[in-house]
Amino acid sequence: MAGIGLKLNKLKHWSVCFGALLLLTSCGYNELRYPEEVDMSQMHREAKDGDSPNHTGHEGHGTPAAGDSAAAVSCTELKEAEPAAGEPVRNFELTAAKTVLTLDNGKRTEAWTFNETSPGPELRVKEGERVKVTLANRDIGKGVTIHWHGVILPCSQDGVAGVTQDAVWPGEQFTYEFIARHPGTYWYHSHQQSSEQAGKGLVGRLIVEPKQSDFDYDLDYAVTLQMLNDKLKLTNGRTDGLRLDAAPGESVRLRLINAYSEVQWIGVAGAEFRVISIDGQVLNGPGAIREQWIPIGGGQRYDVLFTMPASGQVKVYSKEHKAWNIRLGSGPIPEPLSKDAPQFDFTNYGTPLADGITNDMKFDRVYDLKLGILDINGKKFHEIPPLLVKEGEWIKIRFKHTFGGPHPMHLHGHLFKILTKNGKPLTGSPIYADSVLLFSGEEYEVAFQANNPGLWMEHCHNLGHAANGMTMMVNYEGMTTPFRVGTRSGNLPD
Ligand SMILES: [Cu+2]
Repeated sequence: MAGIGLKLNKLKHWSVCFGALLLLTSCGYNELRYPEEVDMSQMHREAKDGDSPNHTGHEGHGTPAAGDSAAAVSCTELKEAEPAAGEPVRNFELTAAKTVLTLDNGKRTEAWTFNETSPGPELRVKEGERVKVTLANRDIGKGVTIHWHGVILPCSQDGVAGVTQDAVWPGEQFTYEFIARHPGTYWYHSHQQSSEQAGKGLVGRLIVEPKQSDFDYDLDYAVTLQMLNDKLKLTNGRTDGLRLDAAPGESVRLRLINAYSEVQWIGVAGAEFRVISIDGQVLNGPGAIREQWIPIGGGQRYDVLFTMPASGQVKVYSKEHKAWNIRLGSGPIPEPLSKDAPQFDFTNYGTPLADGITNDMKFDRVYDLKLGILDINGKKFHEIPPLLVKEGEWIKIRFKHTFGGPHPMHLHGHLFKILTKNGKPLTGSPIYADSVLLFSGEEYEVAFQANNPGLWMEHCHNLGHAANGMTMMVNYEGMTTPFRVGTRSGNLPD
């Protein structure tokens, strides 16, 4: 018996040591994660002398780095021009607050909300409209911001705490203003402690309706798929899925927004469908398909178009989590997809359309980003050298996912074109997107033109990964910011 006692004691001893080790590691880790103060426009200073990611085709090192130039420009100066006389403005107010939500199943849950709902109100505007949103923070002690995910806007309106603004503290407000130039399906979320705040409910939809649609449809619905408080799978805020009206013969544009961090595999049962848009950007010549699972990465949007069948019902749902479902119309529930149905593949879907952006064109800079489990090129967050760019340049990024879970890599302020997957050029419609989803072992090359000066985040939109360091910057040379990330300012963007 003494022997067992000894073993137990040893075990206890080891658990204590192991616990202490974990604590130490995590403390040290947090310190590394959020230092006291970082200037996100100046990170290259610590990272100079051969420590930058590979880049070729440019004199690079010889040029002034972000912030070095005498003609330095602050990101805060980059705003929309004043509205023309009489130009209409779409005004919205969003108040972030702690709320106790009463769910459709009668249960109550604490959440952080915009206007006391989660997701927040759906903002619908028309292409070209000027949008003004006043964010007020009632009582979110950690501060909030709003990032307009996927929207191409001036840097000062991007809503990244410590980069483009200070977090908005309780009792304060901040007004965002931008022109909704690109029609499409977008969303908004706090970019202050994004992982925690989006998870607690600070998310919402932004739909920019086209002046003239490339596609015809009778009905236009947008749906947020969200995980609230790590456990509630909500479909537009409902716990048991969403029901939408649609009559046989009517055509439906269904905009799907994955506001959760994990990939959602979505099926359309009961009708053939077209994927008409990815990340808000329309596809060229999308053909009708059926029986395919669409992998939607964290933060990504897919719009599908289908015609309601005579039988009356279409069901759009998650393969793995039945709570995420949308039932349109009435009638018998359609036959589900086979679990083994193929994956939707955008690399050969739709019709090519020459735009002059190809893999073999000349790029001014080429960057390699190797994605680990929770790192980029073996580094984390502010330790990752930013990708420096200059206005007008063409940039290629080669993402390589070597090991670990899926990474939906999201770039702020730009649309990139996806050039290749695993070395092979795409053969279907051009795909322009603000994110690319990589599974382990995959490689993608994307291209964009540096046509929106500023300081822009490039990060994994599995927000847990971002919070653990999979966040870096794309910085325009000469750009500065008066804001600081870190424990001193309290700006912790994730
Ligand atoms: Cu990731």
